[in-house]
Amino acid sequence: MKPLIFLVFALLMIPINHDSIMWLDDFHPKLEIKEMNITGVGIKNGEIVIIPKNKVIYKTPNQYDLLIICPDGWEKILEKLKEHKEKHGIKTIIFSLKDLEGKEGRDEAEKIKYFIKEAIEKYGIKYVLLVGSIDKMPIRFVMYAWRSGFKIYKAWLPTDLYYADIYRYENGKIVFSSWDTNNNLIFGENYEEGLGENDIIDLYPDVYLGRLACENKVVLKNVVRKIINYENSGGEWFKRLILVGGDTFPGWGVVEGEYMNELIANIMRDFQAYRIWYSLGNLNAIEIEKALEKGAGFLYYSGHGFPYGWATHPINGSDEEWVGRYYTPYIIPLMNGNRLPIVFLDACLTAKLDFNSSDLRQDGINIKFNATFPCFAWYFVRHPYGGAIATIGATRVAFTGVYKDGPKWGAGYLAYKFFESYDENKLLGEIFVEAQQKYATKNPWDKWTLQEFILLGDPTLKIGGYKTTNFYMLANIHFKGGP
Ligand SMILES: [Ca+2]
Ligand SMILES: [Ca+2]
Repeated sequence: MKPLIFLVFALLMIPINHDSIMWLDDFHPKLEIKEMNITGVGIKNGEIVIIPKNKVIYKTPNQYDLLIICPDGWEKILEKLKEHKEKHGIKTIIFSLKDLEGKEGRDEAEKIKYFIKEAIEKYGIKYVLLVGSIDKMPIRFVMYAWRSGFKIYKAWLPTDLYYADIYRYENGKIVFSSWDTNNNLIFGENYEEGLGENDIIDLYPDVYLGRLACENKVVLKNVVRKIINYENSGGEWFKRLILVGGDTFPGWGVVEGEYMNELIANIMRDFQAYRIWYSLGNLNAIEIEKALEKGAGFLYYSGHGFPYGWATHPINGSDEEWVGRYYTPYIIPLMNGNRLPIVFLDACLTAKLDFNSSDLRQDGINIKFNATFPCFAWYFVRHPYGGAIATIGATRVAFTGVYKDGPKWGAGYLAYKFFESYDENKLLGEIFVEAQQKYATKNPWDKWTLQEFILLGDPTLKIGGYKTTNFYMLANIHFKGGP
């Protein structure tokens, strides 16, 4: 064999060295990065299509746009939101959980999912707003099982993607995506090879969905008022972008937080970026507070997260050293009024809707009583005097694959796709779904990231408000038809 041919042959023999996944925590399932080809069913430009062919399956009727489902007795408060939405052409229909009694479905969550399917087919709804904390409006828990040594570990992950993924593709047919294809009442089963039979999941959302995780009617009143005021106001503050980050994994060659922040600043060129970074020496809670107080259209945080806040590491520092700590109690004094950002939390656990005493005990806080608490991502939205208008965060630990040539998977990649999908003419839920679709097409092996990241906010939110747009439209009409 000639040396050159031998060299080529030898190179071909080298096994492909797959990158390993960098988790942001110790307890996590085993995930294998593998090439997959999937055909799914999802929503694009408001129509249900076969993905990736984008073939329209059927034209839905166009009676309503937004479906709101809430606990019994909360409808009256939501009537105000409906009235406001309809002023802007979003035809809204409200149902309470009582209306779902006797409907198809083996448990309450499945009833809700079938009800959404019925509303798509009967009314042509495209947006779904679920109202209520998870004890009032159930969430779906999916299961991951893997082996480590002789032990089998199981993790339960709460996800609202279950309610958005209504259809899937099977042998040329569009079928209901039950997330329990082996019919054993355990949903979204995902086993490491050899441990069990997986449920088939489509992953592509078929509606634009968000949740307002309100614990009671008072909280709902506040949040509805925030949405209406936000959409009615707008202002110069909107064109600001707050970026917060440090070195998520010290010693890995890339300063993940600051690097990801800069990528987003480059995508969002119309926005004035305000960087709060370890390398700039301003990564502290007071600086974050001041930036939020001033107002911004978006805040993007990239680093570590907890059910009660975020914190990251100094550049080339140690994993034990924490900087830029920002916790739930710091949101309480915020008085940023209508100057409300959409917050993307590229981190673990900030949207852990089942945050409770045992999480605090695990972190060394010896709480004697059992209680549940609002998680960090939701607290931003529920805060009555400011905070955020919507947040996207993870219900469980997250991982991230950020390299010198950009993000490839995990939380960082989803965040990147979210900001890449931003367009002032799209509503918030549409941008989130576009990011989810891009993610599912690129990394179909990774259900974890897609399931754990949820939208806490109104999917029909007009980003930046209606007033700005109307003002420009009026100016335009005036210019064209003026004397
Ligand atoms: Ca199952
Ligand atoms: Ca689907």
